[in-house]
Amino acid sequence: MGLLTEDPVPPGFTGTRIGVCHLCEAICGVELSLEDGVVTGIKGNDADPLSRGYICPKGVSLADVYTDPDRLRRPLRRVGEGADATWEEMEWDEALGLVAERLAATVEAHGANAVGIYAANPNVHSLGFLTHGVPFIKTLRTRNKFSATSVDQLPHHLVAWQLYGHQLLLPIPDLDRTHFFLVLGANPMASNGSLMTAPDFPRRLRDLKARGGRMVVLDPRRTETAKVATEHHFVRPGSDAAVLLAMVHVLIEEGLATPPAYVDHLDELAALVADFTPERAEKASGLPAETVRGLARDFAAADRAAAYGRMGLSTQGFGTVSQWAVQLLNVLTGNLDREGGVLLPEPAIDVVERGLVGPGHHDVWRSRVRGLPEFGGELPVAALREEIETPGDGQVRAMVTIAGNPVLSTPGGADLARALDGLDFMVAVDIYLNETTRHADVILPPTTALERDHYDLIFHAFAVRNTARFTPAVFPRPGDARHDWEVFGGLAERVTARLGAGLKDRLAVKARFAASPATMIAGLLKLGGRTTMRALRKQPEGVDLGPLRPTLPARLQTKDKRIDLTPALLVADLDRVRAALDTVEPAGAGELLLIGRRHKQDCNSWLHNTERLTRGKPRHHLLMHPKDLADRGLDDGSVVRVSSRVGAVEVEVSAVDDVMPGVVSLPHGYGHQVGGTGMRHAATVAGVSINDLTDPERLDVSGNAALNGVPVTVEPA
Ligand SMILES: Nc1nc2c(c(=O)[nH]1)N[C@H]1C(S)=C(S)[C@@H](COP(=O)(O)OP(=O)(O)OC[C@H]3O[C@@H](n4cnc5c(=O)[nH]c(N)nc54)[C@H](O)[C@@H]3O)O[C@H]1N2
Ligand SMILES: Nc1nc2c(c(=O)[nH]1)N[C@H]1C(S)=C(S)[C@@H](COP(=O)(O)OP(=O)(O)OC[C@H]3O[C@@H](n4cnc5c(=O)[nH]c(N)nc54)[C@H](O)[C@@H]3O)O[C@H]1N2
Ligand code: SF4
Ligand SMILES: [Mo]
Repeated sequence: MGLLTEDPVPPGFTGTRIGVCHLCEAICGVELSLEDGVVTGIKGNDADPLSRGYICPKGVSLADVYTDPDRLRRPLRRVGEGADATWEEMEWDEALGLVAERLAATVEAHGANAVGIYAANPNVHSLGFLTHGVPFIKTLRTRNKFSATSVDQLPHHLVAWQLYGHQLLLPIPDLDRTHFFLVLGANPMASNGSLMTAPDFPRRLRDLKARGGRMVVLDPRRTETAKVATEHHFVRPGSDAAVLLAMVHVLIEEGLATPPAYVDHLDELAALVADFTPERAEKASGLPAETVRGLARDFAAADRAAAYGRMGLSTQGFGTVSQWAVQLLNVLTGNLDREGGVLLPEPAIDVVERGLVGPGHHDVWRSRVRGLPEFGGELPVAALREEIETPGDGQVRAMVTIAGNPVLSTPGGADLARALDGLDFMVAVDIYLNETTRHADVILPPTTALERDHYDLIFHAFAVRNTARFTPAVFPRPGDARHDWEVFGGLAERVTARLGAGLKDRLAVKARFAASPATMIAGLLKLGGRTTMRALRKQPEGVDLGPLRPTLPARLQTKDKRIDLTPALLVADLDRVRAALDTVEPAGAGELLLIGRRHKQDCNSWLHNTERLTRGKPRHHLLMHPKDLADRGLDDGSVVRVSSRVGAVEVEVSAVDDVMPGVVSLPHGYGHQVGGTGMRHAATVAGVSINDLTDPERLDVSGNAALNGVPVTVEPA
């Protein structure tokens, strides 16, 4: 049987189907082979104009989640507390009714802010969340909104808003045409790229090198990416701001700055970076001053260069200043909006152009306990625990988590787990019983990736090439299952009705949630005018809309269509950088700086229940330089005790000279605790949670958690 492009496969289907993997930002097109209704093979789709046949080990395991017997398929209600808790299945209508009742009762008794939300990573990969989950959250009208953004890319948004006028105007490296790719704190060989949708990064890098290009990586670990780069330099965790500002200093001092005509305040910038010398950068980072100078000169001399920084740059003490400085390097060298530099993609549905996402706002309100400013309507998730545990007006008493595992993914996770137990009510929209959802009263499990339609509203806008693709669901939705968008619609209708909304408002809510995501995408494509749903249905492998093109200053969202190089909000943080430069962490003798890491086969905390991705050499070890082990009389392979201000874990240590002396590394997303009815295989995967060590008090100025560069001590267990 040939390729079907429309309907979900019928029972017992044998043949091939085009699908998409949206486990990560690379959004690879895949081809699934089915025999008798069962997926027997998954490979990359050669015809896909973006991913061009690429697929990683996780893509191959895409169907494992679909078939996983531990995956939840019906709503669950918790009966009993803690270790004695058991779980009972519920009917959907009963479950939605119960959740709406408890949320509405909380709002009635304590006000809208008593409901807290944590919406996390897989949501940006779910069309139904974006079309229906976001408006559902809006109907709750709470200011206690949290997400994984503040343990991830928050500084990117803050800087984009300040420089370009909109939080989503993120210039993307033109990877396929650049000659000099400067990478700080990113490991695309493992992560497959982030805020740079670049499937098949390995081949794109080979091509870059083949055309004589250079990739320079700055990272405290000699990562998989560093190993295939033309050059790698160690930098001390948290010191990048000093290096980047020194590069800006060199550009200006040596007359190498050639910014476009639409920028302001170059003179002010020159004054601000005057004292950020390469010598000072060397002291903070360990990178020799001459190397800093050389990098700045070479970056300016390259006719197509792109500077790029990701997790290691955002989730540290100076994430915002570092991301600002990355933009400054690109702008000052004329590489913003230049082919081979960094450009704004032109997605077929442009959520900025359409006004579907606001430009951003900052400090319109603050978190109740610590007074941390919101950004774009969200508070830093590092403040969630205290908002639950601190009594008073506005205390969070009920939580809604949506596709998130904050117990493993946010700083001080162990303490957060305890706080969740103190809630009046918690609901988790999630497909697994795990470290977080076990604290819920009700779990609502929607359908999974292969059962739902997909159009990528987010990652086409961050991709190294303009393409569009609509992928219909491969498998039909079982009769007793619900899509996430149906869950959000069902909850929104019930909550508004229960809170006594009038008929008119209730009808408005009903109308708002009635259309399916696919219908909404069809309408948005028509408005965009770049392609149509009809064209995408005809070409399920995706439509090529061409390479990135210069579009500035027209697309700037600033009032005057100009770029202010020195926004006050960013400038205000420079003194903190100056102070830190002269007192490089760690302060205490014998302390080491803890950083995170990702592996090809992991997907944050939630793909450990598949045997396919967890076999082989254990990946959870603490990595430590042999010299640091020797200094402490520790043996390679032994169990060590790692302690930080907030907690301690015991874990095996591996001696590797791939980490800088003075630095240790643990992956995140490990430390599974739920066996029994939970993720049975994951519970056998060894390892500890790095976020039992990370500190909710260590924040960037944006409120982003400084997950990297955490001072720890390591001793025999
Ligand atoms: N296989 C896999 N792929 C993934 C994920 C996954 O869990 N597994 N997660 C996805 C998600 S949610 C995201 S956000 C992306 C992240 O994508 P990336 O940012 O590319 O991935 P990381 O591995 O977090 O890379 C961060 C790097 O920063 C380095 N680093 C740490 N501290 C510092 C510092 O102070 N300075 C500098 N210069 N470097 C530092 C670390 O050593 C690490 O190499 O990956 C996505 N892709
Ligand atoms: N120390 C340290 N901490 C980190 C990081 C780090 O590098 N170091 N990385 C940070 C980053 S970049 C991120 S993005 C966060 C991720 O943080 P989170 O998003 O909180 O964590 P995940 O592990 O992605 O958990 C995803 C949850 O969604 C559920 N899920 C999976 N698919 C679906 C679905 O289709 N629908 C629904 N409803 N649920 C689903 C899973 O069962 C799981 O409970 O972690 C952050 N935490
Ligand atoms: S790189 Fe792997 S996980 Fe990411 S989208 Fe492609 S196949 Fe899926
Ligand atoms: Mo992330």
